[in-house]
Amino acid sequence: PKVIYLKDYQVPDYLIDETNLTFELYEDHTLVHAQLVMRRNPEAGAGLPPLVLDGQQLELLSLSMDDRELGAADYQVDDSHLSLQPVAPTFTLDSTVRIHPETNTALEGLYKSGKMFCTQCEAEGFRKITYYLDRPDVMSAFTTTVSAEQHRYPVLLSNGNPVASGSEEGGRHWATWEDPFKKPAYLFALVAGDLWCVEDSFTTMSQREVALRIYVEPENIDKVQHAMDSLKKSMRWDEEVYGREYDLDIFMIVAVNDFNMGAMENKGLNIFNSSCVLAKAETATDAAHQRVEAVVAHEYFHNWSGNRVTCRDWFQLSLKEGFTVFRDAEFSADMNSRTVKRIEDVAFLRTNQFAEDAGPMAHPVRPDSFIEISNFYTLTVYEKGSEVVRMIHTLLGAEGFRKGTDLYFERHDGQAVTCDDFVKAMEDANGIDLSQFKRWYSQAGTPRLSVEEAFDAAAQTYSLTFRQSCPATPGQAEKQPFVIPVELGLLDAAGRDLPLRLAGEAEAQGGNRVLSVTEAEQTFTFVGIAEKPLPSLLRGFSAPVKLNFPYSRDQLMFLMQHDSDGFNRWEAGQQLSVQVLQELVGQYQRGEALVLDQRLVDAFRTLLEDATLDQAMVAEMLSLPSEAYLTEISDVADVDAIHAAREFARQSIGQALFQPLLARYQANRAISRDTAYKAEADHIARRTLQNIALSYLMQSGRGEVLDACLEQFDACDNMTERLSALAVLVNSGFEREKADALARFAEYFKDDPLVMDQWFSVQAGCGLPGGLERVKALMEHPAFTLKNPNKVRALIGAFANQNLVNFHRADGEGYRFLADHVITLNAFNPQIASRQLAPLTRWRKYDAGRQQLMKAELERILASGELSSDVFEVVSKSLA
Ligand code: B3K
Ligand code: ZN
Repeated sequence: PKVIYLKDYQVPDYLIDETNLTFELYEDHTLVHAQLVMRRNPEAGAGLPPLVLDGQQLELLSLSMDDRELGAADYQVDDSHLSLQPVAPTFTLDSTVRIHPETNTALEGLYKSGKMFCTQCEAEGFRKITYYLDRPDVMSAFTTTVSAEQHRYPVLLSNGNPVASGSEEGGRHWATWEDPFKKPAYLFALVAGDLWCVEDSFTTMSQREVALRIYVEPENIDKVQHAMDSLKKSMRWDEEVYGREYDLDIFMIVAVNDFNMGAMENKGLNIFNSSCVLAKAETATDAAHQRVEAVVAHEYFHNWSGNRVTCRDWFQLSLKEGFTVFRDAEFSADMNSRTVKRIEDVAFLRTNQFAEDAGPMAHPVRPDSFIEISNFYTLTVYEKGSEVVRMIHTLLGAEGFRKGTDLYFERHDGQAVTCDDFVKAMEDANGIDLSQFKRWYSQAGTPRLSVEEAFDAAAQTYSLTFRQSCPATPGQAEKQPFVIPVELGLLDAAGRDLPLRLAGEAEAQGGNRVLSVTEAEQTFTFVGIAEKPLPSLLRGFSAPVKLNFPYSRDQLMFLMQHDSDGFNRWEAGQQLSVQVLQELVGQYQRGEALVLDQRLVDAFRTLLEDATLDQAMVAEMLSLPSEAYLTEISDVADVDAIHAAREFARQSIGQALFQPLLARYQANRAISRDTAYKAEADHIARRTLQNIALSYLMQSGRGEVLDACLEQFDACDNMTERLSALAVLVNSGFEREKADALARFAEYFKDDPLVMDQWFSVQAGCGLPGGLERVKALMEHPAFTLKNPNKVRALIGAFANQNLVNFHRADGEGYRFLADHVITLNAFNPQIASRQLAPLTRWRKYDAGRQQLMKAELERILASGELSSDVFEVVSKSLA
């Protein structure tokens, strides 16, 4: 396998001004006719170099240049390219190839999901459709004609606007679509199937009518309204917040069941994993509703950040992904609770992206090399990339940031550009220098920021000294200092923010401000501070770093109650929980009796008894850090000790706070019982708190809680309450009730694959002993298939990522199970195989015995035969 380097980038030798495609879809093959209007790229120099087109798994049937039929002597074909020698600087190339979507199990290129044809071209899937310059800096105007049997495929879709359609002989029909906006091939899409659609419309800010259509298989037509509402909100929000208007006459979304990731932003024709578009109260949880809203928004926002302005090469992926994740996060924050959204995102980043940054696949937000680009659709490129854009937003302020994005879109509309171009637009629009800041794009790893305080009562000064460092990552031993925006406040004894005045400033500038830490070590001195304050640091998680300040537990409890920053109130609670849980881990390891620090119970009691607090915040603050997060912050994670400590804490809290938990539960359940389901913030907050209370209460094992749980399971009108009740039962010792609930649930929902995914996940995540055996048994269930990525994620993925105590069982059987399935998946869906591998790559986190076992499984995968480039890259880098 070949390594591709950013430093080797060269502009394309040829350009494709027009791409005219005709697809003839049949049951046992598809014919693709491509007419490419090409010319020599004036920026690439003189002369006429050979034309090298990408193409894989294509059967070439005919090829001609400017109407001259080419013979075998005129071109060379190997398994990934077609090369030929142009004789003039402009020419038209016509090709016909035969492909086999009906046997395409990799779900990349043109393939079948159930009875429908669909495509996935990003990053390099278009080369499995026709010979092409399959790179994002080659942008072309596409016209696409699709022809298929009318009866099986009444709906024929592609990018852009529909321009013509008609019938053919033999029960076939055709439709032609024209996309006036030049685009790279990765944004191409085609869909053919027996689909129904929900139609709506949107009037843009310049009063243009846009038709909106969401296409689904007929049985799902009642699950589309939430996505449609989310789409209209997204379109309005992008006009209001970024001044971005939609540009075609029609915007379409299609839901497909077999999809390797969440969704794809093809121009005018987004294709979605059905899990990210279908939602109704009875079948989708609150979390699923919020995910639909976020993914619909994300893909829609790509129309500008990704499509109108695209990436020059795949090293620049975060240009569109980091930016678009930032955009969708801000949208969700505006639609729901801003603080809760931030808490969720930070918890996810710190648990998962920080783990990636600490592992063998660590890479910068803009990687400088890869073997398989599909492996770089990572948490680092997406989530950390979004944090980098957020930091620019923090440093420039909302107005300065908007000036920057206006300039970026104006300057680069219709172009394929780089992360440097994005930063340059921010600099030029604001007259600032971000050259040091750009290290966030080039240096991998999570920076450490430790803070020391010094109070001088006589001088009335308070100093904070920041020291930053960043651990070595593969290929990067030494790191230069980052620009770290630290938003902070200083609390007085009553918990109020003190006015902040730095030495040298004429007057105080508010009680909350952003300091830029730019040196390895740097001290900031505040003046006019009469009493020693308590610092609230990194408010809103203003930079993706690991902060270290030696807070006492009492100080954390004070911050939990008083910090004016909601995020930091939650963060103080998390840090308190971490300290308490780590103490329990130590007790467990020393074989001592476990004793929970009463202060955590007291803090939780205060939260439960304060009726004025936002219920969503209470629910977040009552949630203990996950086992995965506790693993990430350990040097060597003791899986069993972490599990035992956390379970013990949950039990103790459930017992100690039984009454206030029950009161909250009953009050909220009573409202849920009398209120029709809505996926709105206040409803979601009520249910979240209700369900977390229920899960603590069930720790008591009392019969009255079982009764409450069964009442909720049977009598609720929505999946959020039903699935929570089921999860609580599954994790309980009530064997008979558990088996009964699981059976009834599966019987009722057996025909709804997305609900069955949830049924699999709840069981795969259950930390009770025997987890692996349960998962193996579930793989035999008729609703399970390895061919469907959602099923793989629901069962195998949930087990390996969320059921740490069972996955990491000491005999290594969990690792063997995962490796077996990676080997199987490698043969037919390399992208899914490679994704599922991630937990095994984290072997450095565990004790010597587990390290051995995990590495042995990686070795076994490496030796298992013909590996895809996807799996090869991850396995070989993990063992390096
Ligand atoms: N751009 C797609 C991801 C494509 C992944 C290809 N392996 C979805 C998104 O980020 O919006
Ligand atoms: Zn995206």
